[in-house]
Amino acid sequence: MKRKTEGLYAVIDTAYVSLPEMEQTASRILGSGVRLLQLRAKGLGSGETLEASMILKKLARKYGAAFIVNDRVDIALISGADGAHLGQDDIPLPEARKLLGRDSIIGVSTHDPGEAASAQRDGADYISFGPIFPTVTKKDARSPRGVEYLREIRKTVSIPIVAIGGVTEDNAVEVLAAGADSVAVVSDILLSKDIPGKVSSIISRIKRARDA
Ligand code: 3NM
Repeated sequence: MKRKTEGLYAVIDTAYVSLPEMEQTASRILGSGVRLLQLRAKGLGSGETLEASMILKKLARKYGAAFIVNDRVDIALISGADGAHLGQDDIPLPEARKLLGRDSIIGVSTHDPGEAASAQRDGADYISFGPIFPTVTKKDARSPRGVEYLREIRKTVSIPIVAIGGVTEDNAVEVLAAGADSVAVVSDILLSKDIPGKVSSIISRIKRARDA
């Protein structure tokens, strides 16, 4: 399961996808080949977040994908998700690990070499690093880091790096070439009029670059 932190990491953000749309949107994404999916439900109540989580977990199982819950270790646990993604202000990683167990996938959001190194030291399965480019999705995002900064972070940690923030079909390959193992893409997928086409096209661009 932990090997799934490679390639395209799709994030279903409830700012773009309502609860009634969730199943169809997630099916389109997973049906197009995504093997790692996160639920990001900022501002949604616990009940609805759990509901969304149960829908996505069931679908992820059907498609053989891993499912991660953003921020909410409790909801990851209750819904039987494969792991949780923690921000710098969330439950500390060692506590989350105690609750979720050794086999769960735990990622941590990082924005500089210090945060990246401590996440690795604490036993994160991967870090996210960003925002690489300007983003419309995260309202309190830091200033864009750029791909050169990503290259520097690559030198400081050995665990997988998920690059996030403004990553799109057009720049995903450049971001991976700078040392990311995976790219997290939110708005470029969710705002697309043709989600299956968008996902397939990102995945095939990544594959083509890897095979070249
Ligand atoms: N975290 P989009 S940037 C959820 O910098 C998130 O840690 C970030 O959305 C970070 O693909 C971000 O639409 C938003 O830019 C990513």
